[in-house]
Amino acid sequence: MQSNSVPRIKLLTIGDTCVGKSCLVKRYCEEKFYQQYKPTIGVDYGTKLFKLNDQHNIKVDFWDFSGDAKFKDIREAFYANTQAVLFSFFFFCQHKLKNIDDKHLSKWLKESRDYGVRDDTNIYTVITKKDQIGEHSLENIKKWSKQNNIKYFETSAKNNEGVQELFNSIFKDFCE
Ligand SMILES: Nc1nc2c(ncn2[C@@H]2O[C@H](COP(=O)(O)OP(=O)(O)OP(=O)(O)O)[C@@H](O)[C@H]2O)c(=O)[nH]1
Ligand SMILES: [Mg+2]
Repeated sequence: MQSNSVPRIKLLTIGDTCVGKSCLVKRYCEEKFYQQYKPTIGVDYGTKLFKLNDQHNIKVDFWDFSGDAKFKDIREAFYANTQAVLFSFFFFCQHKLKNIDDKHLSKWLKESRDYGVRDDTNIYTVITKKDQIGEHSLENIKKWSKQNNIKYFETSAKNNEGVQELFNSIFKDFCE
């Protein structure tokens, strides 16, 4: 059988609870925005085939993690054999008026690397809820991403902003 000729990518969404990880995935896969917060219980899984262009398809396995500390043990089981990690980040959710420091940003990367994400896996910093950010500066997150050689994107699942660009970039990186 040649069905395995369709490239397949395992993609994780990680980041604090309520930052908008599930909404980002749903916006891309279902073209919908969900206003009501329904926390992910442990890990959500879904797979979908996308057309890259007239000739090529890609199969994406979405592993959407809860950001809740109580599900760490469950998350740990699913980090291995990953090709792309979306490190989602929203400035206000839990960190209102606090400085986001390197320690916080590195926490998720450390967890992912400790439990099987290889150093050469593509990682993307994804600012979510761009529609709510206004004039606030995201320079520290941009700087941190640059220092860690991580691509940086700003998105709004609500307004469908930056989402297509993010996934196009992930698939392009994967196929290169
Ligand atoms: N304004 C706005 N709200 C958003 C956006 N994306 C998500 N939200 C809201 O943020 C809340 C949390 O979104 P989720 O995607 O469920 O958050 P999560 O990161 O998956 O959270 P956990 O599963 O608990 O880790 C929901 O009420 C969403 O409607 C966005 O782009 N703009
Ligand atoms: Mg979720």
